[in-house]
Amino acid sequence: MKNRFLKIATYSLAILGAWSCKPSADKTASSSFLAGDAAEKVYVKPGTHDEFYNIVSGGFNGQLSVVGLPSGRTLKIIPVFSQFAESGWGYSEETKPMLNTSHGFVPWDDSHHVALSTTKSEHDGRWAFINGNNTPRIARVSLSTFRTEEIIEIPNSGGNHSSPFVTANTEYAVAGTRFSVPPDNKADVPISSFKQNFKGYISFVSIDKTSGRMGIKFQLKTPGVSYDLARAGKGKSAGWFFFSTYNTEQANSLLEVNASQKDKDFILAVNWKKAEEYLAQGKGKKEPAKYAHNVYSEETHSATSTIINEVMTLDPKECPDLLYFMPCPKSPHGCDVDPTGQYIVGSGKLAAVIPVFSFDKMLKAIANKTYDGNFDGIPVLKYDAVLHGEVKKPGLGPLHTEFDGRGNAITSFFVSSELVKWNIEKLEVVDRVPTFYSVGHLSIPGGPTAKPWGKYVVAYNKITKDRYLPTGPELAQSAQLYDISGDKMKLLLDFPTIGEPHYAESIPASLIEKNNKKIFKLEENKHPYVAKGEKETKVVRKGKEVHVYMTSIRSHFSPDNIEGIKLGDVVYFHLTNLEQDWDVPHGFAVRGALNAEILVMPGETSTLKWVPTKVGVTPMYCTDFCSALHQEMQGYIRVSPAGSNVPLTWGTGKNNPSAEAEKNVAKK
Ligand code: RUQ
Ligand code: CUA
Repeated sequence: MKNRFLKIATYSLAILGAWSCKPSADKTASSSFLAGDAAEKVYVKPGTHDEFYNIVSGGFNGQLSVVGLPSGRTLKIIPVFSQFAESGWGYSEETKPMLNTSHGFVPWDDSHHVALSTTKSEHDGRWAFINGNNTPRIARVSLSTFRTEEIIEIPNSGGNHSSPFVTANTEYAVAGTRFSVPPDNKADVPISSFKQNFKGYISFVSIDKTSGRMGIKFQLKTPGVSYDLARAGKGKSAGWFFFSTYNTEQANSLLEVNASQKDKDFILAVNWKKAEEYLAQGKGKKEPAKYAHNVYSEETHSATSTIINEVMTLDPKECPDLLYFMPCPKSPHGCDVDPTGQYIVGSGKLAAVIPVFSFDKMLKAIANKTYDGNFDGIPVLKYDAVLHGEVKKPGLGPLHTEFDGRGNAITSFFVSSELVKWNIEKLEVVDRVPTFYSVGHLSIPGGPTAKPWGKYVVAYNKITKDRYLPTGPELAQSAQLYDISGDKMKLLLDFPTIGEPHYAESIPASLIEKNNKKIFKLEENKHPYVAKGEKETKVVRKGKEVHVYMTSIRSHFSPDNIEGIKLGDVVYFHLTNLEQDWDVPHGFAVRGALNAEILVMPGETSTLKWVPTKVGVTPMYCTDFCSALHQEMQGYIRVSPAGSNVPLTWGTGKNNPSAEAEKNVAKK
């Protein structure tokens, strides 16, 4: 990303003449605010809580982080597409199916865009959605457990970038492909046949109102261009979706030059309500496809993965009045809709202006067929007919725009490293502040919704350079918090981030806190290997498989002595945490296990698979400092040679149920 934009920077400079790439002077908090004033604004007194949850994408770490605002304190890392040894995500038997795909187990992805669920385009605090770019997927994360509950793979896609933006009532999350690709079931074609064979698939993933359950409702088979970003309409435009495109040149090589030829690309307007009508009329066609749908159940504390073999497709050629292109200068990145739903802002990375489109004018141009020809059969609306106006000389390298709810937009400028505030109606720049350095996304609490909470904007910067103590060749990406409550934006705070944040959303803590899950109720635990008390603990052999029904409670495991394991066995430790108290997880680790630890929440059951590799006595222990006697929370497993006749026994000293052991040795 850095390189790509630096090249664009050079290129744009040549076109646009003398702009300065970096802010000329380091105007830190002290010059815009007295340092003490700024400190006071971000000071969250010990023992008190932040005002906002900031849910931040981790980019190439495949995770989300949860940060408090205004303090900038990291509260949690939520593993999504990447294995996370700290909690055992993707290592425990229960969570491995979450990372299954049509390619098999994929333990990583590149996560860019967070979308918080909305009702009537306002935050409702239920879920966060996040995209996997590389192996196209959308994940749904519960904002009550802060865990990933569902992941759906997107077929016929490559680079799931314009994703997962949601419609006003979270009816759908969309997934536009960044790389056009030939359909998965007819994919063995020459790369040079791009124009004939490659398509830009856009998927509409439906979301169940109550359970949040996702499913691909339909895919639109559109011309082979690159879909970059998207936003749903709101209010009067709520039935529409808007996508930015680049590479309308349809190049398949050296895109930095070949996809920068035309002076306008497009914003695609999709009438998704109309698409639903076509589906109801039976215009959809089921096409072969293969994708995984993974669901985690908090009842069984386990995930299942299902492979689905077809997908509903709509061909715009057979569905008129569904899609329209609006010309947009030049290689637009962000495509953002203002709180009223009237204005659509395109941020052309290589453009000298910010074009703002009017939804009313778009409808009028469609009604009057004010076309400028068509692109692969899709009408292109006349630029002047749909334009509300242009913001002149805004800055260099515009990427993304958010809204403050007071009639202003704030746009991030990668190349000129600044945030620029402008008035939406008047299209006039009203303020600008430098960022340190090269800002990508920006985020205002509620900024993409119909009801921005305003107050702050966070800049997510790609290059940190001299902002922190040096840490070798790589520096953490940085975030900067600005106060936007007055006329002038004021820098308050710098803080390092986890991974490489792209987009983030912030939501008032009050909307999340009240739904917070503190424990899982033991009596509701439906895990097939649960032990709901120490009396239910046992060790069961099934051939070479050994299942340990195990419990943890401050400060011991039951059983904590196991004998009769043999080389060649596969041992499953099913650990139920009997605690029913908030914030008392127990961890579990086994020496030499080719696996991570597992971290088991109160009332939950989680399974560590262990294939012993050596004869001997192997220690195991709790990894989370859970009590004053945490160091005592340990035990031993004896592993004997294959074919040994050491009987299977287990226990915790005086109530050692070894005598019962023989009964449990399954007959072979
Ligand atoms: S993108 S800045 Cu996905 Cu703009 Cu990252
Ligand atoms: Cu349980 Cu430490």
